[in-house]
Amino acid sequence: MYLCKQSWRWYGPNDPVSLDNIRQAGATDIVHALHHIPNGEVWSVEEISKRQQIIAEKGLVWSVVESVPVHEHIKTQTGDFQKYIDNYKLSLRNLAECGIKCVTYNFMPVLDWTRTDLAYEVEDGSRALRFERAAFMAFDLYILRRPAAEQEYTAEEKAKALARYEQMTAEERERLTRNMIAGLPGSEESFTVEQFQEALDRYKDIDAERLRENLIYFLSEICPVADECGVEMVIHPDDPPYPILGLPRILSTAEDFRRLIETVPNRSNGLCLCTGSFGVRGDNDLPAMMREFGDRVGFVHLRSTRRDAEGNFQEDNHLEGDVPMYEVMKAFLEIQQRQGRSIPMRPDHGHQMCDDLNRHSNPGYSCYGRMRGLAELRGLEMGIAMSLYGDNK
Ligand code: CS2
Ligand code: MN
Repeated sequence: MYLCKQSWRWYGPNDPVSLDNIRQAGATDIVHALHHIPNGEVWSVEEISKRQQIIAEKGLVWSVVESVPVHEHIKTQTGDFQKYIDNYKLSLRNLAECGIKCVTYNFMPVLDWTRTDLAYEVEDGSRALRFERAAFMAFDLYILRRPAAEQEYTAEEKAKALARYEQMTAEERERLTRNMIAGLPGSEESFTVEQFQEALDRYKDIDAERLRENLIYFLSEICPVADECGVEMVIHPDDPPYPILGLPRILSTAEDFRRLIETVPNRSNGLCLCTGSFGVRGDNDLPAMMREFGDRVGFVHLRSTRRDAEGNFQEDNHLEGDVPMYEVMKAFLEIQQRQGRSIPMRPDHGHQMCDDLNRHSNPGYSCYGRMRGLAELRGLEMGIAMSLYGDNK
């Protein structure tokens, strides 16, 4: 039968979590990107295969790219965007030539995922990523002072944000700013507050419809090449899955992806089903999405979030929180049997726990926390496979 490919994101030779660690965690496949190549430039066969070799020497396989970043000029269709699209095509061809055929990307303007707190202490003493709405609004209204923000919040929200802002020390304000805009691993950009406002301003005239058109244009250019060389382009959903800071969002719901595949039906137009990102919305039915988009799901991120009535959410242990992981895993196993292949899955983020707390790790990408996640997910998968299919081989 087909069981998921257990994969793990590795940031490269400087990642505090080594390839040996990853192997010991039991993963077989690596999710990786050439972070040293500037956004927009071509990934050459030489650079790709150098990395491939380092990974192979440890008995692991680089099977998924996360991400070949999409240049801001492509998202806004300004400047040299056509050149960047042509470069992107070439990178895909080069990856395919090296045998790497699954490419993740996102189409979120300016920022990749956004959190206000990267080390929120939970009851057991481990630390999690968290999005606190009041702190977020405090940043938007009183640190960034985004001109349009005043009109976007209610009086009650503004009062709450002000109270939160006033309660913060200078150091806390600085940390919040850093968490919001200083660049996360995997996102290529890093800003000062002024530069950040300039980056937001580039979207002044771009609403969701316009951004969607730009994504469709990008895919209509890229997908024929990807089809031809057998690469799956799997889009990662928005995180959080709703508009923030006045920026449009176009991949937050099942309907968003449905529209995308109706418009660009190419085989290579696929989905990276990230349960943690989609799961922040109560109206995203994750097992149903897994079933509906099954044939397009080329990569899966498994993690859970816990949301509350005030719009806060935090990342939870992989089998807890709002994501119905048992149902998701069951649906995931079913689509793999249906597709007749094993699909890569990775534990997407983990808490900082045990020795993670004594050393530096990239936010979300701790060693023990993800190891716990992968171990739990692997056990869940085995249990479901044995009880449903009487087999786990
Ligand atoms: C990650 C994203 O945190 C996450 O959910 O999976 O940062 C992801 O790597 C990018 O959005 C993909 O382009
Ligand atoms: Mn994800």
